[in-house]
Amino acid sequence: PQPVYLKDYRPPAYRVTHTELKFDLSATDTQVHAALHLERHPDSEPGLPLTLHGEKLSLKHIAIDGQELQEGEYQVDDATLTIPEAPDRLRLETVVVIDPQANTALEGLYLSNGMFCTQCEAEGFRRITYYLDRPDVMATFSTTVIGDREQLPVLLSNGNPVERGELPNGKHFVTWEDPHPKPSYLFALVAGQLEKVEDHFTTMSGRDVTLQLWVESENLDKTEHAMRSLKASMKWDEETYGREYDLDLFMIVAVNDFNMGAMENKGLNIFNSAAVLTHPQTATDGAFQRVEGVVAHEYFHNWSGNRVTCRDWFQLSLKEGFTVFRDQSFSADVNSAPVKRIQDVSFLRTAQFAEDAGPTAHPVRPDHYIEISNFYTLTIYEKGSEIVRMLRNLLGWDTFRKGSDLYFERFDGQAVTIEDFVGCMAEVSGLDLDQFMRWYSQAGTPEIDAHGEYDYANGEYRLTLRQRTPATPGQPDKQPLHIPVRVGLVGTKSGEDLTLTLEGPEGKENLGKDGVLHLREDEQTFVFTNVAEAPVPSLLRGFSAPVKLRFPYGREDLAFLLQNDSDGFNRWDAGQRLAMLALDDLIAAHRNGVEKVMDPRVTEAFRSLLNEPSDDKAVLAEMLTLPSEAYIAEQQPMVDVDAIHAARNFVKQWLAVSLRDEFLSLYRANQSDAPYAPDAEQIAQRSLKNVALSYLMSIEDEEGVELARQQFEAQHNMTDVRAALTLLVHSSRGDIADPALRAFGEKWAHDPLVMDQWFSVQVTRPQSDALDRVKYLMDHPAFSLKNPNRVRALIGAFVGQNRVNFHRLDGEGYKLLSDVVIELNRLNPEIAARIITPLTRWQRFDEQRQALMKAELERIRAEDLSPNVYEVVEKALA
Ligand code: BAL
Ligand code: ZN
Repeated sequence: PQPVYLKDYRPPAYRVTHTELKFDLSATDTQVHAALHLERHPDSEPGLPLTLHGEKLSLKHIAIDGQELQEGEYQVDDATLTIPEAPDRLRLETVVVIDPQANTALEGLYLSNGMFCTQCEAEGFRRITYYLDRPDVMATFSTTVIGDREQLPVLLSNGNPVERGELPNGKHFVTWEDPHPKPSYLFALVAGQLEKVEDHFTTMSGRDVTLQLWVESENLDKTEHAMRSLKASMKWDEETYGREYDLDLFMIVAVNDFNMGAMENKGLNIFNSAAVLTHPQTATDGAFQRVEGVVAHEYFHNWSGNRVTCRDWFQLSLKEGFTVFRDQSFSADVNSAPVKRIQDVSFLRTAQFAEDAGPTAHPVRPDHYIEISNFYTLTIYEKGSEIVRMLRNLLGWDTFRKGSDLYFERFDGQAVTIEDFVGCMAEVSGLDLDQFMRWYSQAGTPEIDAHGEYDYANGEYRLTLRQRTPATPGQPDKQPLHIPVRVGLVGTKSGEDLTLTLEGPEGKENLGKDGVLHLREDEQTFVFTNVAEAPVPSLLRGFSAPVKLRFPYGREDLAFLLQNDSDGFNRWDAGQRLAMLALDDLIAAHRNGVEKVMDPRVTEAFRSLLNEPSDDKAVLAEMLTLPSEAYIAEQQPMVDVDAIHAARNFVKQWLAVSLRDEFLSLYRANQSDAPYAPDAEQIAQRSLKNVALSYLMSIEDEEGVELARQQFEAQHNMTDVRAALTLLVHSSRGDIADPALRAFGEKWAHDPLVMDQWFSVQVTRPQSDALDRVKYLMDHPAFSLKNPNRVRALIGAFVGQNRVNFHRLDGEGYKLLSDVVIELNRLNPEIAARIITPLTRWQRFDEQRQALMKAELERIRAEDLSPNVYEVVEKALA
């Protein structure tokens, strides 16, 4: 397979002004009739032939303006249909036959539980019909869906239903019109035995919008939270961004087999059932919050993505980075904002930083790809969102909002570029954002080395910041970035933020108590004057840029910031840094085979957190949570999975022994019998209670075990049940865990989303029998490689969250993963190329593991590979 390059972008030869589709649905022989109204694109190079994309299609008929084309007038290969002598204006008709049942890749039109559904982003539409399947070709659509009246009573597509009726042979049809020109990736069709929950929303201009959530009948009781989230999102987007919904109908459909979380098809969002269905008895708090965030994300795409879309797929972050930023802001507004920031940053620093440091590192706007579906990455999404957040902070909200308004107004109905977006921000603010654009073109996580000096005699504090972005594949040399570094200086005597007076080229500048430094050079020194007392700097407040910042903090400094920093994010981060210093010592002790000694400052910091009442329980729960093994691994030059696991367990158990009574009191203080609600206050309480329980269970404290048993037995809500079950299954108390697991499995055998949790809980168990359990569960009748959620729940959870067992020194974990990748390469290449990720990070491990991992990658490379897996494996072995 050949790469596609950004520099080769050309406008299409033709544009489609209107698309008429007619589907006659059948499991193995769906007939798709397409009539495309085409005209030559005014900006295209003259003389280019008309070339349409098409894959896995069986062409039955082709005509231009009613004239059947003869052999020789067109050419078909396995990816295109070319008509060399097409007129400048034409109506092209094709009839193709496709096989939805055989479509295990879940791209294009496929069957899920007897239900027809589509996934067209990025390039799935070409598996439905011949088309100019690229985002800069936007057309209005008219779609007729024909299906069996009994089997497929519900027939949905984009826009508004305009006609419906009965047909011979027990069939019926519905015709849908979508008046908004859209690219083919936003096309959607759903047909099946679905039931709906309906609600209404009145827009800011007073229009009534019908909201429908379509699910299988057994899930009708799991829709309330998604519907509430949808209405809250619609209101939020009006109030925050001035964006109003533009059709009379908005539909969400839940499907069980889905590669992504959800898809923003115009007027007809299709959701992975895991990202839409919730019930207190079946979904955890985390799932409730995910549903809220994904519903918002897809809804927000209606403007940031659908009304204004991407010119080409290199611009993917234009819609994804901006939309993630919008959904993160929404979730922060409706939940605990500091916790949302902590969780988003933890995820970025753990997973996106790892991507940026690995063989598949790429810029937020890549300049080439082989398979675009490999680029729905943490870099495009999460780092892309951080860039938009930096813009928002550089401009301030009001100006950023003006830029956003200008962007939507100027480019409504168009397919545009990242320059167009940033250009609007530069225009409304007058800021020069040229250097800032490098954030989009340079891969890798920038590193800042900071050091500070306090000059007692002159009351000056000099802060020097040095930036460097490490080399990444294809990008050996990096230019300095424009990095906004938010800082405070916390007085060591007062514990208060000192006023910041910055010595600048144009004299002194007063930054208040919390200011932004603009780091633009490789190295810059910032001089603060009138600093009345020795400060501890609080750097990168709120995580003002997606960088790694190093500062030689002493442990006392970190303990001080943990107590005194006015920035909640940095208070949490000081605790994490303090724990990391202790963990580093313990990892070294484990490697050297010497006795592990706990830093008493960490214990004391935890004691203070537990003893001083906190008014923000949600943040406290985060503060009491140790850095994950994955995050610790990210901080090490070479990953020693066993030492990391041992060191983290040691800290956890030490704290549990030292603060046992405190954890017990914390648990009891946060127990509640109140009816379940997914609100911020209850979620915080449950997190605190379950964090406390996890400490008690780490030492298998008898009272703790009994509490876990009772919590499981009480079956109050899935958050508590799952937390208790996980702690029991991950302990040595098989006497309680095994019957609990059995009861859970029997109770929920009918519910796939709960069974996913049943699989995950078992395969993340740290004991050495975990791999055998994975193998055993892969033979379970409820396991299928064809269902992406199940693959993620079993294989994904094992390779991603059970580090000690996946990285076993006998290489069995690696072998298991490659066997799965080889199988999925055939069935579902998109999922295969994702699940392989842990193997691609082989450079980070010791020689023995490196050799084992590389051998598995070589074994995969010897297969007949899909472009998806080929691209990832080639990069990993380059
Ligand atoms: N556009 C793909 C799914 C999402 O990001 O919403
Ligand atoms: Zn998105």
